[in-house]
This record gives sequence, structure tokens and C-alpha cells, in this order.
Amino acid sequence: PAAAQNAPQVTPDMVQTGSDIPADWQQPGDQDDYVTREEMIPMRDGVSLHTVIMIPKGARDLPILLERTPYNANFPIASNSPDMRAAVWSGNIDWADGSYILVWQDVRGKYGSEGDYVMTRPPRGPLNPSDTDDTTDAWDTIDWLVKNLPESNGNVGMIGSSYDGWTVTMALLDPHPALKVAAPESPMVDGWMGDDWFHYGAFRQLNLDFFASQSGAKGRGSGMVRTGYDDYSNFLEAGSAGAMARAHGIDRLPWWQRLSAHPAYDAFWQLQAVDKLLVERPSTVPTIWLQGMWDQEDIYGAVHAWEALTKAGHGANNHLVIGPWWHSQINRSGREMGPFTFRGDTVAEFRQQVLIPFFNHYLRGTPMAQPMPAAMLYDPVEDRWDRFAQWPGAKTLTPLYLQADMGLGFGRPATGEDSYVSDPAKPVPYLTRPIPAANDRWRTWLVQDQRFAEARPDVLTYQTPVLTEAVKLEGAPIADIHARTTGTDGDFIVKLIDVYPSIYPEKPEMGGYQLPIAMDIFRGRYRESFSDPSPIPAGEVQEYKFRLPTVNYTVKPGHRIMVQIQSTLFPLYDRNPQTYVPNIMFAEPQDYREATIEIVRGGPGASAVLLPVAK
Ligand code: PG9
Repeated sequence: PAAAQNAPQVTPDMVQTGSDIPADWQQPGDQDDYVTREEMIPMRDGVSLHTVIMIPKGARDLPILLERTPYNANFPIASNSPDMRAAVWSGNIDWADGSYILVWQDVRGKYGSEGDYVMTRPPRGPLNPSDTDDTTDAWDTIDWLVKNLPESNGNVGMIGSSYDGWTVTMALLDPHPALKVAAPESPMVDGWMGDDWFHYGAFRQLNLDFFASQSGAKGRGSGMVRTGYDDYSNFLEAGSAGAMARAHGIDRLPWWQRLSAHPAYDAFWQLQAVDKLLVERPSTVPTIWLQGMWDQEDIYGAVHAWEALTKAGHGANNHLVIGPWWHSQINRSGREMGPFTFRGDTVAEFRQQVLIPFFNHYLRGTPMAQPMPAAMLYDPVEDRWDRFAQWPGAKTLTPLYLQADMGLGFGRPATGEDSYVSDPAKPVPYLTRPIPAANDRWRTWLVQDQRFAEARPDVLTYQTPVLTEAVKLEGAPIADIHARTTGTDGDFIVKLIDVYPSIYPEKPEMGGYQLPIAMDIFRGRYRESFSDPSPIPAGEVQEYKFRLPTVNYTVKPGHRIMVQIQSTLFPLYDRNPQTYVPNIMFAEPQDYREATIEIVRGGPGASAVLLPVAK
């Protein structure tokens, strides 16, 4: 028989009349080796910026490491571990050993910060009539931090990659006296010349996703909705970049409106190119300009900022570092990069042996084991850091000419030309298809095997005989192409490639691999002027001369050097209609036409890639 039960009795403690969520509750944090504070730091115009501060428990006399970000200041505290090193994300782990106060701040108008957001807000002046910019915001923040963090020693270092690297460069335009050291990592410096938005005028239309997510919402917005799995088809079906933007409502975003109204390098771009501004207002802050050799987003900025400063006589406090990395890999593991596997973690090694000692030196007076050279570049083939008192290591450029029978060589050929038909209806993909929107290969696309491109009739491929001696490249190669086209506009993509031996016992899957050392795209209408484009005279030979990314690279004996030339790199770059139109972003379907391109090999205008061969 079932046990008899009393009628259920309800007592008051069983009943909740208010909310289960207290107005103010936190875990005690007794075991944490750090405390976290969130502050709204007031700027000079009354706008307050949301700032997250992580202080090692019991801290005294510690320097402050500041990062200003548009990507959420709460993000770097990745877990609630009581151990500071385990609580931060991978980019901060080596800084979280109890010897730094870590500070992250949301830039104006993003996430928890007040005010209006403006994409990479131009400096105060003609493009920004307000009284604030990311230079004043950094100044006001540092001023507040050194006055309000009694645990600090009053010295601040700034760091950050990409957009966060750009915020470091902006702080350097008028640094607060407490800013003692800086490391802009893969900073966006010139969005038109060769960082995120354009390369030599060719528009990087995959950024439409970024425009939507970044300026479509105060927090993290979403990218474009896709109508299909393969972006090659999605972008081709849309037509121009402008048509794609319109189809996704991006044409209503102010940033896109400004960017697409300025396809040429006019005042809009010139007046926010940070390398030019830095030279006008050079700082004395010791600075490491840092980027990846195959940085797929900001391959231009660090090296050009460093070069501009050095050329203007400010080499003493500015140093260049190029690691064997993809964009922002400096914040992750550096054991591998595409097909390369290194002997160790190139990132951790650099961070622990160079970057942190450099910061410690200027923030707490610790002696550096060895002085920081003018430039340090990794040679990914020799698998080692090379230190340079002067950069580039190569003092002259050696032309490597296109030769008959698709050869390449150092002798200047007499005459000849090769041609291909570039059809905007069948552009050359930048990766093998399908190319999904969420694409794992984005990070390493600059080192993908180029055999898929060699196989196409609209890609010219030239190569040297097998090398009997190593060719060491130390500097920036220059593409110098002489060509005629049947169109009135056109793009030129030049790739400098290391071809592995067809049998490669050390790593059999690398046999015959065509590894791009450096490549870039140039929009033909800008051949005479970046600010004043002009139609290409159809059928007349024109020169297209442009600098490729900076490299420190050994091509080994047994390998070959290859050059590929093509006119599309899709859908990363928008297609050139090959008919001159005022603004390619808004080209109409009938503007896109096939063109026959003839590359001139010999005579006065012999096409070549000028190589920075170290002697
Ligand atoms: N490459 C990204 C970016 C930099 C600057 C402006 C806009 C985008 C980034 O990774 O932050």
C-alpha cells in the first residue's frame, strides 16, 4: 500500500515575489590573482569611453599596457579563471604574468562607449571639424589612467593589431608624456594604397561584410546575407561592388557612401594617410612597427610608416619587424603559416625575447639583453630572424626580365610579346572555388599554391631555369610591366613565386608547390596619377610600375623563380570593366568587356620584376 501523504504545505521561503536576479551581484573573487574594474573615462568634450582595467592583486609601481579597440573592450577577458594568464585571450597571455596593468577601451561610439562612431575617424582638421579624434581620446585616456590608478608607476605603453594598431598610430601624432613606448601591429595606415580598403586603387570588395558588421550596429553587427555558398558566384551575379552594396542595404551606410564617392586617391584619402601625418608630427616615443610578411589585410602600413619616418630622419626611435605571419598572427601561435612549419613558435619567441623586453626597458628601466636593431625580419625559408642595421638589405634592384618561351632571366631580351584575353565574365579566382563567405583559407590565401592559376589561359606564367645558387631577397620587389590592351582600362596583378622542386623529399606534398613570395594588384587608370585617373589609350604600350610587398626570403638552389601576370583576382578585388567609366564601383553590366592584353618583353620597355637581391 502506498504511504499516506500529508497535504503539501507552502511556507513563505518557497515563494519568490521579486526577481531572481539581484540588482548588484558578483562572485567574491577571493581566489583571483587580479581585480577587474570597468570605468567610463571622460574625454575633453564630455563623452565618456568604456574602459576595462585588469590589475594584478597587490600591484604597486606597475606600468600600464593600453589597447584602444572598436571590437569590444570586454573581449580580451576570455574566461573567469582566477589566474590572470588563463583569463585573458591568447594575444595577452605573455603580458598577464602580474607585471602589467592591462587596459582595453572601446573607441568612441562602439560597444560600451558614448559618442558617435566614425570609421577610422580622420584626424581633427578638414575631414574632421570636431575637437576630438583618436589622438585626443588616447591623450585624455592616458591622462586619466596615470592619475587614477594608484597601482601604476605612471608609465604607459600602447599596443594593438590592425584597427587597434591604427589607434596606436593615432596616439603617436600627439603622445601624452606618459606614453613611453608603442607597438602598432599590422596597423592600417593608408586604406587606399595598400591596406584594407584598396590596393593601388583596386577595391577589396569582400570588405562589404566588414562595413555591414562594423558600421551597421553599435555592437557587433552581421555581415551580408549570402544567396549562395560560393562568393565567386554571389559577387559575379551582383555585378559591380556598388550593385552588391545596394542589394544588401550597405548603400545606406555613411561610411560606404564616403568611400564609394572617392575611388581615386583624392584629399579624402591623402589627408588621413597616417604615414604622411606621422612625418609631419613625428614623435620621440620608441616604437616597433610590426606586421606579417603575408599580411592579407594590412601589408602596407607598418613598413611604409617606418620607412617614411626613417627617411625623414626619425630612425633612432623607430624599428621595423616583419614576421612570417598572416594578419594579426602576432596574437596567436606562430608555429605554422600556410605550408611552413617553423622550428618553434615564432610569435612567442619574438614576444618574449624582443617585444616585452623592449616594453620593459622603456616602462620600468630593465636593461635590454641586446639593443633593438633598425629592422628585424624573419626569413621563413632559413627559419630564422635576421637583424639589420639598415633596411632594405639590398642596395640595388636587379631586373628579372620576361623572356621568350615563358622564360625568366637576368639578361634583357631583344623583342617579343605574349598575350592573353581577360574576360570579366570569367575572372581568375583568388582561391580555388568554392569560396565560402566564412572562409578558413582567408588567413593564408597569400601563400596558397598558385598551380590552379597557372592552368588558366588568362594567366601568363614565366619561370627561370632551376637555380644553381640561392637568391636572397631583402627588400620590396617592383613590378615593371609594359603592356598594351584593347580596352580603355584594366588591372594588372603580378605575383613573384618560389617554385619548389617537383620532388621534395623533406615534405613530399610540397613537390612543385608554387609559393607566392609577394604579389599585388594595380588599377591601370592610375598609372600616371593616383589622384587623377585617365583612360588607357587602347592599343598603345603603357608602363605599369608598382611596388610589391616587402620580403626577406631565400629562394633555394633547386627551386625556380616564377612570375605570373593576370588581370583579375576575384572576388577579393572588384572587376575592372576594362572600359573606362567614371567610377568602377558603379559600372553597368554593359561596361564589362573582354580585352586582349599584350605584355611587351623586349625593346626599350622590357617588362621585368625588379628584385632586391642581397649581394
Ligand atoms: N583589418 C581590419 C581593419 C583595420 C582597420 C580598419 C578596418 C579594418 C582589422 O583586422 O581590424
